[in-house]
Amino acid sequence: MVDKIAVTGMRFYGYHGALPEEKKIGQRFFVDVWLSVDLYGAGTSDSLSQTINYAKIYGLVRDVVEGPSFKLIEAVAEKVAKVLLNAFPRAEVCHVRVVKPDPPIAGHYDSVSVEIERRRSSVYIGLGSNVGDRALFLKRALEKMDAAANITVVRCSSIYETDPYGPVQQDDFLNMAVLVETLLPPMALLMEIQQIEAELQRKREIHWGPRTIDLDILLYNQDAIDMEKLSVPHPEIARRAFVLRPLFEIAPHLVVPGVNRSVTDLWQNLDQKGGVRLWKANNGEGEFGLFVN
Ligand code: PH2
Ligand code: MG
Ligand code: MG
Repeated sequence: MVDKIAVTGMRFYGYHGALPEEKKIGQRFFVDVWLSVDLYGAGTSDSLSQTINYAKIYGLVRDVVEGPSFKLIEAVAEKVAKVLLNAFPRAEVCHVRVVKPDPPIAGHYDSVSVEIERRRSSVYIGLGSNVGDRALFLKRALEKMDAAANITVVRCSSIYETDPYGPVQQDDFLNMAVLVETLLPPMALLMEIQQIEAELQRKREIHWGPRTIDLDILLYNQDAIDMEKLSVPHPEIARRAFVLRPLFEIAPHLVVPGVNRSVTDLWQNLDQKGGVRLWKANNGEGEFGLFVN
């Protein structure tokens, strides 16, 4: 998306800063924002309802910058991006620049500033449980994800009962996949879901062993991430029936980057499709379409 709405050169007086005098006396802040949003509909219909009202952008930015004080202009920018992306579902990307023209530093310079870009991301998460009340652990995990600031559960697969995959002898799993929308970057999302695992009594004892709840980031947009603690797409996606079957249900056309094949293609050509049984169909009713009765 290359279309953008910008409001630039906004000028405010605020009280952000790490030094006590900045919080007391305050200073000027200049802010620029750019929102990526498809403007074709607005451009052809000439209708305000098809776009984002820039007066609203200004008002929201003013409320942040003239609002409660932060130590860092990074925090001001982060808050602006979060408020705008939450307020305007049409906006895919939010680029923010926050400038302090008169910071309390002796010397000669133009200004100090930070510039950030945040986006709404589509993420597929795989859920698994094979200890205790498995369906309840899935339900609690979905509730906690949806309740987390900056994560919204958008679509859920049915629940499948699956034979344990891998070398460890253990009880059958319940597995499912969900699509979430999030403003969190990948590592922050990982920390958030690991926190939820911990809250649901997940113990990290046996590698690949029994667990109350396992939350895995399967795909993050079409990104390829190769970090020590996080590999996305999940390196095992293409081999695991218990991941592909629920993913096939909610995202058949999704292309898995790296292997560059659709979920349908991967599922239909998987050698070992066995050991996956529909356990509870998503009927669209009740919370997340599941968990009625
Ligand atoms: N998770 C594992 C290991 N084996 N087998 C099934 N059927 N389902 C899982 O979620 C699963 C597994 C490690 O995460
Ligand atoms: Mg796993
Ligand atoms: Mg895991």
